[in-house]
Amino acid sequence: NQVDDSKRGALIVVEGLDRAGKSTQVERLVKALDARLVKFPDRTTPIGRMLDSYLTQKSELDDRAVHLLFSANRWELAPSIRQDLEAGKTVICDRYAFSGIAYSTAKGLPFDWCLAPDATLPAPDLTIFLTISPSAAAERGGYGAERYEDREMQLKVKSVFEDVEDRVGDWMTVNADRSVEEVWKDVEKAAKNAVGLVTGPVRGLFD
Ligand code: NYM
Ligand code: MG
Repeated sequence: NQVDDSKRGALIVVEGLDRAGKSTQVERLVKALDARLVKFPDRTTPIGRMLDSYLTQKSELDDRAVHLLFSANRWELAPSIRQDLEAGKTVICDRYAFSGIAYSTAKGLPFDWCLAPDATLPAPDLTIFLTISPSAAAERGGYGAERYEDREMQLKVKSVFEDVEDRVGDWMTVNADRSVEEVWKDVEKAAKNAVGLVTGPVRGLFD
């Protein structure tokens, strides 16, 4: 097997509703592809600490300010993501700009306003969206204590993700009501296919 050293890495984004089993699938992908994991929000940076405080209900922030902080949190990681892709490393993002659009639009902000600050971020070669029904989420022990983790909000978020799908290429929706193994079969196949198909320079999101 010849390895092509000049080939860039793939950017694979995993998006999902809360309780969809995103962390489990992401963990498997990182191992299977020997990839770098970037989790958004990255709660370890100064901006990320503000977001963590907001999500865990320790602080209040204007909806627009929060949205821009989530985007800024992606932009502060974007140069190192691009660098790794260009160096041939595959990068897996656990959430990305699509979560930003879905959650903020679900709160009532205009879709296009939400999209704007993330335009021109590195574009994913594949986005895997793990969707789950509220009843399956409930069977998994229900939602946690963070902001947004309730049935009504999740239904709104799900519907915006479905609108995002119409605006973005290289998107795959996976039914995550099924078992971990069944979901993994689809996720692994699509991700390995995407890694094999990578060509050309890193594009910009919504370019
Ligand atoms: N979230 C995440 C947003 O509202 N906007 C964003 O841009 C991103 C990346 O943060 N409930 C929300 C969705 C999640 C929460 O993510 C934290 P996780 O993966 O549940 O820890
Ligand atoms: Mg969550």
